[in-house]
Amino acid sequence: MKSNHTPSICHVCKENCGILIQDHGGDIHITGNPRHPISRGFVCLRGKNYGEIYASPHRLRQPLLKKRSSWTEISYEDALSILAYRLDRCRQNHGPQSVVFYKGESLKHQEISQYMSHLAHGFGTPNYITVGSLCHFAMTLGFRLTCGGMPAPDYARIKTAIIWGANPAVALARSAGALKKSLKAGTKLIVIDPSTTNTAKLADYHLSITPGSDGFLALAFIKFAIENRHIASSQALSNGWDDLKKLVSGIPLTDLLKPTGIEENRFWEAASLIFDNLPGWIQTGSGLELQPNGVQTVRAIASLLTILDPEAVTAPMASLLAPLPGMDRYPVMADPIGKIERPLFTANLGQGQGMYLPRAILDDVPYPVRAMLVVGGNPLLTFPNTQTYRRAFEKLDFMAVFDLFMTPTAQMADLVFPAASFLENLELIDYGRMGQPHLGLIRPVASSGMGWPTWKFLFRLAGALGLGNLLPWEDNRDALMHRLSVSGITLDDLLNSPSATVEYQPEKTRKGAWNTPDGKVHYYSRSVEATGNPALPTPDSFRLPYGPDDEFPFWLSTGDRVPCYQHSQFRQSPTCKATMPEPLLDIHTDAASRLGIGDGDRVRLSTRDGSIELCVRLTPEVRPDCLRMTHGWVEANVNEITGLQHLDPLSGFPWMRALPARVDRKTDR
Ligand SMILES: Nc1nc2c(c(=O)[nH]1)N[C@H]1C(S)=C(S)[C@@H](COP(=O)(O)OP(=O)(O)OC[C@H]3O[C@@H](n4cnc5c(=O)[nH]c(N)nc54)[C@H](O)[C@@H]3O)O[C@H]1N2
Ligand SMILES: Nc1nc2c(c(=O)[nH]1)N[C@H]1C(S)=C(S)[C@@H](COP(=O)(O)OP(=O)(O)OC[C@H]3O[C@@H](n4cnc5c(=O)[nH]c(N)nc54)[C@H](O)[C@@H]3O)O[C@H]1N2
Ligand code: SF4
Ligand SMILES: [Mo]
Repeated sequence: MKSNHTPSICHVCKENCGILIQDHGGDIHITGNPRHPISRGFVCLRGKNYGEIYASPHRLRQPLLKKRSSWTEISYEDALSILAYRLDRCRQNHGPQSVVFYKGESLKHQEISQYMSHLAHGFGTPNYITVGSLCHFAMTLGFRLTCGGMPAPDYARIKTAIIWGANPAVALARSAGALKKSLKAGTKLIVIDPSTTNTAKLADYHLSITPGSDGFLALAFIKFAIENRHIASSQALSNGWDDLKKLVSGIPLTDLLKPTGIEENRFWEAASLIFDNLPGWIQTGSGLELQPNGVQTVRAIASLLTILDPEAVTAPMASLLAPLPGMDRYPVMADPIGKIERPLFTANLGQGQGMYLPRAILDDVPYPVRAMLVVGGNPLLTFPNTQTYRRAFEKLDFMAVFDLFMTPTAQMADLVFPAASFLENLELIDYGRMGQPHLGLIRPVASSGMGWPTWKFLFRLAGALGLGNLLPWEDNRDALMHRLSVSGITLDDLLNSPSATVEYQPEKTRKGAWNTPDGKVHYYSRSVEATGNPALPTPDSFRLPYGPDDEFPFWLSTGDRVPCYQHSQFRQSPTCKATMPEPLLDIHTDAASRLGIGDGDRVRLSTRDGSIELCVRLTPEVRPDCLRMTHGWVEANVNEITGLQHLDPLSGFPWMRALPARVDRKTDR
């Protein structure tokens, strides 16, 4: 049987490209949808091969209950009752805050995720925790505290793009297309990254910075702007411009450049290129926020942004959706975990900080956590210091995982509940978050009969917990019709659209006013000061807990993205797996030859937190003093060697980039 090309939206990453789907009797073909207003036909390797995930023989087919360390198949209804009973029992025995609702990256950017925080808060736990504990939110926080938010690129206006600690050519492949188009039209590109990434290869100027020193470089650019171009930020529109000015004028340029390893003449060339081509825009990435000084580094960069483009728009588009019922009637809740240590994080995100989970589970600090529901995430591989999380998950009274596969996290659970793939889901996608006023619809286009869609799982769980009034719908269609009622867009508009999207009228944004509470830029942040941290992004606030030494002489970057995988996902796709069948440690040819290491040799990679073994790949792309590997591997899980000790003082984000490490040759292959 052959079906038509049905338009839908790819759910694998936050690009949410428009796709066309053909179902040849269960054999799914996915192509890009040329009519999609943003992706215009683009589809990447993972999106194209998602049919292999959908049809994978390894998918979970039936709920599984662990009994004396072996699995028993049970019915969906029994699984739901057991789940609700165990969460409720934990609430009765230890209080609602002892139950954690955790949501991973695979469901992070979607409107449907609101259902889960709603359910958690309606249940009475403040511990709705997401992958936002180590993804994106440290950047958001740095920009929000400084200038109200991160601007989307306005290519019609900007003349320079600075890509800093990010690699969109791989990690945001669709957006990189828009960037490339604007480069052709004359936009200048500066890339600040230790590695010669695919994005760096597109740059007019690549600054191969020493890892962990980005804040110093940002201050150097600010100093250049003030002293050589006489650029000023309006005192009336800012808090602390004079303080920032005083800070940078008190430090010689050579002192700011020294930690960066960037020679003065190269700095001058790059700075001239930028300041000759204003306005400029800056995109930051994981390379910054996964440093143990991430937020202050981002604050320095956000301060620079306000100078490069005083007209940048940092306000997000307003939500088009009706609120969920009962949002104003949550029970009184305890403080989420992490609030005492990282109050700006928990208050701004409205979530607990997952890096403090092991302490709550293992040491009952600030109170015991005893049960956890994990939805769409694989924290055992993707959180730092796996051994600590393994001990913590083992100690839980109850853990349930809702996923497509028996992941390493699911293996630790008491109950595993199969999830449907996104080809079987129904949900809204709002592109407003990327500055594009379009609403899109993911619709069920296939039926494997395996697992429940997210909405069904959450709606039924709400019912089983006696909280059906929070998500009072039989079907997500009814919920969407209710939520869309305030938008002027109907579900039929979306279902009938050949691009699976509808354009909406965005709220007018005010130009030239920053989206902070008082409309001003906060170079000097009283909120930061109130936490006992420096109010300005000072050199002291960028210092790493420790740098490379004789024992750990390299800088290691962990988790650099590769096109074939989405974190720990896509190892079940034969096509994706074939492009990178095993974990590899990237090392520069010169460094390898100095250590007597050849291409493909097996090595031991160590940090102060432990060692793993894997093979090396020689490449000129990393600096001779750097190492690089991607995460998400069972075979060599790099998070066995990342730590939990040195968390960013403002966000609590873990240290996963700019990490001192060593490499030793093992035996020949
Ligand atoms: N294919 C694919 N795409 C993805 C994902 C995926 O798993 N696979 N994941 C998605 C998600 S959730 C995220 S958060 C994004 C992340 O998106 P990005 O942040 O754009 O991706 P990374 O590969 O982490 O790139 C970070 C860059 O930081 C650099 N870096 C490392 N240390 C430092 C440093 O000290 N200073 C500077 N300046 N740079 C440094 C690295 O060399 C790397 O090039 O990717 C998204 N896109
Ligand atoms: N060392 C190191 N560690 C890192 C990073 C790093 O750079 N370095 N990056 C961090 C970042 S930025 C991120 S975002 C995290 C990502 O960490 P995670 O959120 O753990 O991401 P994934 O490994 O992609 O796990 C997603 C899970 O969701 C499942 N899934 C997919 N689709 C669906 C669905 O529709 N429904 C349900 N119920 N499940 C689904 C997948 O099978 C998979 O098991 O990793 C972080 N960890
Ligand atoms: S970039 Fe790839 S994975 Fe991400 S939404 Fe587009 S097709 Fe899907
Ligand atoms: Mo992420």
